[in-house]
Amino acid sequence: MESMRIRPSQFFDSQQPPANLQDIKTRINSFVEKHAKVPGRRIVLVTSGGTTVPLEAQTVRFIDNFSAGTRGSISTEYFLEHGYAVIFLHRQYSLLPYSRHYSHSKNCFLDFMKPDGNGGITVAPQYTPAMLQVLEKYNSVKQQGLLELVSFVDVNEYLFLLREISCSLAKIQERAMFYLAAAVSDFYIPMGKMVQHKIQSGEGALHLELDQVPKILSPLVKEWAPRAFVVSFKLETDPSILISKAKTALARYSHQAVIGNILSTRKHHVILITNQEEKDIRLTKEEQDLGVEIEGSFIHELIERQDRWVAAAAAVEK
Ligand code: 9Z3
Repeated sequence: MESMRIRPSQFFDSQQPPANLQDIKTRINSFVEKHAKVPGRRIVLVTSGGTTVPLEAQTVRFIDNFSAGTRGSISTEYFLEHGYAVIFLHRQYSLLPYSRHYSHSKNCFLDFMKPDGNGGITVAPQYTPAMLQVLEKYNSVKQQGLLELVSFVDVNEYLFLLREISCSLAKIQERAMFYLAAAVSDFYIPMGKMVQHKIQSGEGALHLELDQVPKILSPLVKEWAPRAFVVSFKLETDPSILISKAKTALARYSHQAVIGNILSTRKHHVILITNQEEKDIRLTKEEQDLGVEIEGSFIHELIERQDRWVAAAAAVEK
């Protein structure tokens, strides 16, 4: 039986906006206005990390969606290298551009340090060249104000922030790109049905009923930012359904591109799907061993397609 899915407008009418929404709106509007004045400057919204679904209003327990924020944080660095300004809407404490090279379980930053012999600390010489490169890029981005960080934890916050940022980005029309790599919950507990306090364990098995999250790409593409270039991600674990699911999404929302990936191979294989093509993008074994990042390959493909999108819009306007 097909279940009833709430419409996006009903969702926003019945849920509580995040307390800091107004502050974020002000910050994003001024970021967009500043970069809109730079001729040809593009702005991309990169979403990254997984959204949670709280089970209690005063949250002790929650359901999470898988994503470390690797895709989003790496991609942000590539967009910045291509001259984009980036709004990085990410799960709190997930990987961040630049610091990702030295954070989380991969590397402990302390391993890169050594005492300098004079009561101070220095970077161990074997790590200095690579760290200097990252530091220079990071400082240059910071100094030019090209990166705006906004964080979320749960799916409710994510959706309100996405709507706010979309409406702000709509002002720059085709110069805006949406790159929706965050792993967004498909199910949630509406505020009206959520218990206030911690669920007690003395009452036996826990039975949960989760409602469906509204399909947010629909208003994003049709109402909030109809002239922007929109890329969504499709994550599956069963390779036999990936392409058909990605194509269905493209047909349903009429946006510009879907990047399909399989959980276990996502770091070295993606499929780029547009209305005109279905392109397999893979890293060779040697590239994987050398630490090549697949985002470097498909982001420039997306940028080329946005170039054509911008040119086509300009031609219509003439
Ligand atoms: C993705 O498919 C991302 O590539 C990953 C990245 C979440 C796999 P990591 O951060 O992982 O590198 O660890 N994101 C989209 C996932 C998603 O929720 N897509 C929805 C769906 O598949 C559609 S918008 O239904």
